[in-house]
Amino acid sequence: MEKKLSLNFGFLGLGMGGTSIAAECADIKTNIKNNNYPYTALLINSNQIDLNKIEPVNTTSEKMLIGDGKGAGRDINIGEQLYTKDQEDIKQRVETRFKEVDFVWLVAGLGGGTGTGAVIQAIGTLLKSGFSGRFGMILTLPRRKEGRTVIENALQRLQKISQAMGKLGPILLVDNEKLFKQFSEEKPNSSVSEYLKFSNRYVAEALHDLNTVTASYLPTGEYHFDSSEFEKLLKTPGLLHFARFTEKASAIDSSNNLSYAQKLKELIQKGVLSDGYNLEEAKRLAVSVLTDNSTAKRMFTFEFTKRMEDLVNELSPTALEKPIATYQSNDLKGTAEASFYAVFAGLGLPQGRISEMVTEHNRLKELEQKVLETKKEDLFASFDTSPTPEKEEEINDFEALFGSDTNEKEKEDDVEDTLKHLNLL
Ligand SMILES: Nc1nc2c(ncn2[C@@H]2O[C@H](COP(=O)(O)OP(=O)(O)OP(=O)(O)O)[C@@H](O)[C@H]2O)c(=O)[nH]1
Ligand SMILES: [Mg+2]
Repeated sequence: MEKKLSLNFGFLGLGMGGTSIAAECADIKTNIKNNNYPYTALLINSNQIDLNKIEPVNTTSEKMLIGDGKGAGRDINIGEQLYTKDQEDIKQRVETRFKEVDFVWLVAGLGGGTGTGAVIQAIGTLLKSGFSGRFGMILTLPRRKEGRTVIENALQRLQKISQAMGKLGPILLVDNEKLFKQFSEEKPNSSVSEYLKFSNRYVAEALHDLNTVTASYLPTGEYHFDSSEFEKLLKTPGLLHFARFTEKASAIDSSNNLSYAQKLKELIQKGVLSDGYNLEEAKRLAVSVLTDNSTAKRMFTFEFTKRMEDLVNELSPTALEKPIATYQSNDLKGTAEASFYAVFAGLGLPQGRISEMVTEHNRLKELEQKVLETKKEDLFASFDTSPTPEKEEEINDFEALFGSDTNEKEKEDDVEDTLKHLNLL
């Protein structure tokens, strides 16, 4: 069957994680006539070797190196500077590459120097290139074991982004900790690079699924969740939470009412790419249920719709819009399964997950401090620090010897200036 798209997506990937995910998203292949690769990507990195490793199948995707090819070495200030230096060139390429695109996803792996450092400047580029109201972000959260710098970088930018979030598009979080745990339980003998490949494919397919399900199938109920409504979800600022799961149609048994609703609720909370959201904060949501023609006749009763409505009302009582749409397709004949797609828009950051990162960051920082102090004690415990009169030298330029940390502050203010300039604060 030929699937239809709701929207033409473009992907602006930054850094290694960002370019890997963006390239994978743009490599989605469809059987749409004359449009096998409906999406496209602009892939920006400061590390030549990493950029070479990305090999898009989709020939419309374009790679771009910023800086001298050595990378930003986990330094977000360098990442930001390298992007800023080339921003005019980047803007030109964005406008050319995404000319036919309805909606751009800005993609970055939070934690590194390049993607994380450049992400706010890249928001500026999209706003200046006419994508205001037509872009969202796909951001990965690091795994707990990636170390303090990575967690600190991620938290720094998340904090900035959260201040401006109400004025930006939707944010899709890809929680590497969650997906990695799931993957390592299912495939205990695989490597991190296998995980990354799997997760990137998973993100690409999940997003494409979301983009096609509403446009491709025959609606059965009086309510049809169409592309323009999908667009509305993508215009809602805040976090976008997404759940997708398939159930045997026989398990959706009206006599088993309570346990079924409970299970659906759990699956919705579990989500696909991240979890831990307070769904009560949702501004908009949509649930689409898809099954084969004969199951549809039996399953999509008045009672079924009512039960789904009760469920979403319980989860997100104050959402402004909450359509339940049912679809049938001959393609699914014989599977006797029902697939559920639930999207919640306008959420806050997953609080538990972010506090976990803050706690881990602080724990590591304290630990470092302790290690440092122990070292000092051991080495210099018996060191006689009283000056030797004849060798005493005057040292005036303390800063020249030990540096100063005022630079850090200045650089931080840069980001704030940019946000202010963009009217995001
Ligand atoms: N899901 C997923 N996450 C990734 C992938 N690659 C990196 N990440 C995550 O993204 C974070 C940032 O790493 P990179 O994208 O390599 O960093 P960068 O932006 O290239 O920055 P520098 O290398 O420091 O210049 C990592 O800490 C990982 O958590 C990927 O292919 N898939
Ligand atoms: Mg890199």
